[in-house]
Amino acid sequence: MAMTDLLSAEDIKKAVGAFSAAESFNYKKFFEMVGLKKKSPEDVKKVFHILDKDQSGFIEEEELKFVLKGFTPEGRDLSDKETKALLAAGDKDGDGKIGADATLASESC
Ligand SMILES: [Ca+2]
Repeated sequence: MAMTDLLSAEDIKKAVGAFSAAESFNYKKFFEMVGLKKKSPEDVKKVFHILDKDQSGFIEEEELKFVLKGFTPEGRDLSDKETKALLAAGDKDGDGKIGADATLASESC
């Protein structure tokens, strides 16, 4: 399954483009722009599994760094600072990775 099977390629392009400047990444706005907030929990999980490159069941720091590339090959790498901020937002139990149940796209965070 490809990201564009779940989300609109046009939306992805716009969202990735909106955060092309260094240190500008805002995950809440990004997930909103790609349309993830309107998706069902099942679809959000599918997106999660695409981003979980090694299928470990978690998105680790190394995978988060390239999270934008998971949406489109044109995506930039996140800086260490952006990666850590994203990890802190999604890592509810502090184990240094984001589990499939932590829905970053949800309003709760
Ligand atoms: Ca992983």
